[in-house]
Amino acid sequence: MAPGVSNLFLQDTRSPRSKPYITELSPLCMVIKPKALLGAHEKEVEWYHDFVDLNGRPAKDDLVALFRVTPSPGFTMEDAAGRVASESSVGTWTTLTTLTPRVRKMMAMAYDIAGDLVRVSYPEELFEEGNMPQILSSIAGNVFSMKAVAGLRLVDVVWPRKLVESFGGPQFGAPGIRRFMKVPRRPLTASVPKPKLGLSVEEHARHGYEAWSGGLDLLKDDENLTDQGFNPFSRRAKLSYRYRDKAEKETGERKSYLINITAETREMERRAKLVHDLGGEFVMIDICTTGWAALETMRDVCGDLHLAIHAHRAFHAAFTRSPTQGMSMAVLAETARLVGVDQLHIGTAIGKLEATKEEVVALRDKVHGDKSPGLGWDLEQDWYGMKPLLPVSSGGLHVGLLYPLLDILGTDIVVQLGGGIWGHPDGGRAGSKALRDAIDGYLEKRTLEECAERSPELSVALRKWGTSTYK
Ligand code: RUB
Repeated sequence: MAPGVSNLFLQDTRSPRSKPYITELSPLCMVIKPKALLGAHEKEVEWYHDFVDLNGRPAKDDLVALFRVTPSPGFTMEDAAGRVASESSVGTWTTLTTLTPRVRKMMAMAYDIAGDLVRVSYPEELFEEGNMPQILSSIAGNVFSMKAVAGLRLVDVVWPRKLVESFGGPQFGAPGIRRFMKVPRRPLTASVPKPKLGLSVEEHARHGYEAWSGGLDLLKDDENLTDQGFNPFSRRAKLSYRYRDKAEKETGERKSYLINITAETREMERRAKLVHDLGGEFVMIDICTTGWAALETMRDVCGDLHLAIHAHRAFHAAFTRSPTQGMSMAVLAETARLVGVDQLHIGTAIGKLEATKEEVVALRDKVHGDKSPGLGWDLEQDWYGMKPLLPVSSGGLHVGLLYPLLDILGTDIVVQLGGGIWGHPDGGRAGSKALRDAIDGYLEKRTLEECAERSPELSVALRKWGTSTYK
């Protein structure tokens, strides 16, 4: 950048409401002037308002993005919306001599501004089919760091049919998982051994066996357990599947293991292959830290190996938590469904991690419905037959919270308890039994207190935790 250009904003002579025009006096010195002050020799360089048409409507095949926009001081909503539409499609900071009529037709358009919410439509041809990194580099790319916006959040997206169909979607989805787990209706149960890190292979696998024996369906690794020295991946895998087989034989139920293969992509491929060779059904991937490209690769690999993908979302809150900046969890959930995970963490509304009931219910609908309804703050989406995935509710849950949780989310979910199993005073087996007893009670429409009268394990758990939320 030429010296002096970075002082651009210090030399702003606009009134706060006027549309800015930047004039070039020499390559080393630029000033901003209101249009009225432009000299005849000076040419207009901005065209951001060409990206705003409040009478426009999206075409049927357009991708529509809903943004929450906080303009920076001195910029109107239209100023900011035009910049977002421009930078996320074909534009840049100045008019171009290379803009042809054909490219002009590919401009995104901010067509609706309601309060701080802006809808932008994008012609479908801007996007490469089946390439999530490319799509996100457009609609969730440079725009977040523009000086014209003090805050920008991608709230939701309507994905056009052709783009939806260009992704694989879940391989098994909720129905496929229920089929191979032979659990047609009740909520599936999962547990992650705690402490999070530090357990040896023998301790970890033994805990898995205890939980499976107590009635658990899915043993899950923690998001930061992969292949550390204290618990190497391949030894953990081998021993855990032996215990899984033993538990299946003893209980007569299907058991499975969400083993965390998170690593560099080629290493994930090797680990997935090992899981397949050892007779596993699932791999677990931390999809935010590994990234969309890696997930697309692993969706392919797992398709070939017939392995289901359990998606953990550790790191998501770094960009989903602020209401005015980043990208919503809803968009992340949609991208995960498109790329094709089979299970995804969606939160609890009542546990230890941040999310409102409204948000968690919307997430359930995003990943689970044939059509996501759009609840006012988000947008309606037709999934065009793409399989629903199984939502996983986890984070600070225990049996005392089970009934309200199922009231909120319904029963086509995975209920995942870590501390709520491994903090049971009588250990993991009793913790798992308490969870299954509470689930049976809910389905049989008995009160939790009635269930506890018949289940000593549940009664002990409720004495410890009651029905409180622990933060
Ligand atoms: C749960 C746990 C999971 C979180 C992740 O343990 O460690 O990693 O659920 O959060 P515990 P989310 O049951 O002891 O809280 O599910 O919201 O992505």
